[in-house]
Amino acid sequence: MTALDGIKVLDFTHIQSGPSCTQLLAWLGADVIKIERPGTGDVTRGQLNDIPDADSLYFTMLNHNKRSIELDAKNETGKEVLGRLIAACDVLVENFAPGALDRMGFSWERMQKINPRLILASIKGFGPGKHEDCKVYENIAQCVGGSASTTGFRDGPPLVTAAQIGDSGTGLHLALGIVAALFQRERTGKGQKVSCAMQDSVLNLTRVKMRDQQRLAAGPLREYSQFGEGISFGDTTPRAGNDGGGGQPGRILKCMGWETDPNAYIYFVIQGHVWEKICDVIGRPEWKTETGYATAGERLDKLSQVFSTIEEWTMTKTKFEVMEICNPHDIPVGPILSMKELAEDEALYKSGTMVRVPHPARGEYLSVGCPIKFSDSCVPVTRSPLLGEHTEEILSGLLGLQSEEITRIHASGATGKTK
Ligand code: CAO
Repeated sequence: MTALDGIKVLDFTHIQSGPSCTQLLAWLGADVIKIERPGTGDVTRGQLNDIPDADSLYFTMLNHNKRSIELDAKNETGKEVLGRLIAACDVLVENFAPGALDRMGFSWERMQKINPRLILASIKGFGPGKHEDCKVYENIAQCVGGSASTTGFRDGPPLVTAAQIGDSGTGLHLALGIVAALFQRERTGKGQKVSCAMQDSVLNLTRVKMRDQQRLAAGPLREYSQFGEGISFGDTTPRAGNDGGGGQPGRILKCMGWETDPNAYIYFVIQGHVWEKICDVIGRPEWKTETGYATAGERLDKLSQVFSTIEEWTMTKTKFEVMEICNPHDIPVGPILSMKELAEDEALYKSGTMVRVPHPARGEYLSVGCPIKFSDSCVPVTRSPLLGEHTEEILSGLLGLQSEEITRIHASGATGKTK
């Protein structure tokens, strides 16, 4: 038994934001049916390909545990099949440009008539307002959601972050909305429309910087290194490099080997209540009592000097040695792990966070598994579907169509098959 056992999801999504949402639902046990344009499918099947004639890792890593049906939703017979699928399913998830579903002839009003229990879940770039019709990709979302203006160093340009907070971050929000709507439907018997805008999701994930925006009215942000450097603040939250974002100052510090290894660094947090242990570990016991260093408040205007001193110590050790020394003292540190190091970490495979997935065209590939763990429902990660792999079984199994009817559908061109 899995958490979403028995829930049928029509996955009308493409690229990353929508597929990341439906992949989560599939991991939680829903039957996720990906509707794809005949012949081509999700555009990512053919993007950034590393192996000729095999689905790309972009596609395979975002579409695990799903089934695929080829269906032309602009073909009249295809629309008829889509209507039947809507009637048979619990959720339809989509992330097309605004208005695409309406242009296909499937407005929310029409879908409700077909299936009043349906949950329609949509991702768009912006919520209602003057930008509601705009197309949006990951980095645009990071820029318009406040992340880029607050990421990077003060003397450099705004930066996007590698974590896909615009796409997968929005997918994650939408998945929660869908599960909540399913829960509400248990009591009301009615479906509803759930929407997430990428701008809103990024802003939600960047809310601590909106916190700081308001704190500026009360004076400089004393935990930002620019405070200690005597640089005045403007009227908006500045970029703060690798400064710790919360009440505990932190920085990325060099470790042994940094000259040649781009990831020989560690994040080091000077949590207030382990300050004395930090002083002992780095060989500066006098700072435990010295005026200007003894309390967290006193240290705020000299964080750069404090971290430089800690770095003199971390540079004598590898990042893993620093971690081994600091952990027993409860000093919070985190080595900068490269993708290679993560891909080789057997503990992550043991927990199912990393998985090795067999694929008929690719051979075995690595993927990131479900990060949510349940004590009572385990979902093995299965490979992404080939394009149209399940067309027949969905038409006959889920829709219960007879072979003559399936032949008629194929003959119409709706499935990209001729027989
Ligand atoms: N059968 C027939 N037509 C299909 C189809 C199918 N199975 N699947 C998709 N289509 C059609 C749609 O109907 C639409 O056609 P129209 O433009 O004629 O209405 C078209 O394919 C898809 O259009 P699109 O505008 O969504 O695609 P795009 O590549 O031009 O834009 C994107 C991509 C991402 C910018 C846009 O979809 C978007 O803004 N989505 C919302 C925000 C979002 O999710 N962004 C993140 C994307 S990355 O994760």
